[in-house]
Amino acid sequence: MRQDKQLITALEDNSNTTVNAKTIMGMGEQKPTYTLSYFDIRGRAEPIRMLFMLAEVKFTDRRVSYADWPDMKSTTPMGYLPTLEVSDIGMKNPMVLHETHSILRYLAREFGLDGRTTMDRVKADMIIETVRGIIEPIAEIFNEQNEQTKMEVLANFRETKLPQGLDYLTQAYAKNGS
Ligand SMILES: N[C@@H](CCC(=O)N[C@@H](CS)C(=O)NCC(=O)O)C(=O)O
Repeated sequence: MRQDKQLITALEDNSNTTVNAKTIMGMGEQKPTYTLSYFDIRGRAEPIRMLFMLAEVKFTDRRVSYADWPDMKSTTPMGYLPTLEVSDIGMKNPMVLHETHSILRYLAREFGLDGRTTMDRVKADMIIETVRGIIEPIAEIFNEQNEQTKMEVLANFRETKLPQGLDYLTQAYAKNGS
């Protein structure tokens, strides 16, 4: 818990306080605003979009066209998407986050959806990393220029990595119920 939140709670609990505590702190009811930028596909951004939906938090779902991407690329921190712009109170400029899984973990923590215990958190983390193990080879196959190598990587993915990952996720779902 941040100290300023404790102070606000303490101030609000004080029946002698005549001025709203949040007004004193200059914070009003303002919440952070979020802009998620990604291409107009599900891809890496879809779990982030789902997290916003689950938490019922509004965000701007900015869909970048492939035509606009070459000009935009150099303006992003790492030259790829997704990025998440967070404008929080007291920030001069928005903070631009990158890395799908860092964004997911950050939002899960912000929205209180990252589990109550460290064991819950490591279970969620294992699922994230298993999904990563499925997504990364898909990107590799997609980007491979050599047709023969592409077919070999695809075959290995279909026969080993994909069924292994999906089995794990199915069992985890059955065990946890969500
Ligand atoms: N490590 C990054 C990888 C992001 C990434 O590879 N994004 C791809 C789309 S899925 C991209 O922006 N490609 C366009 C480019 O590299 O120019 C993450 O996990 O977010």
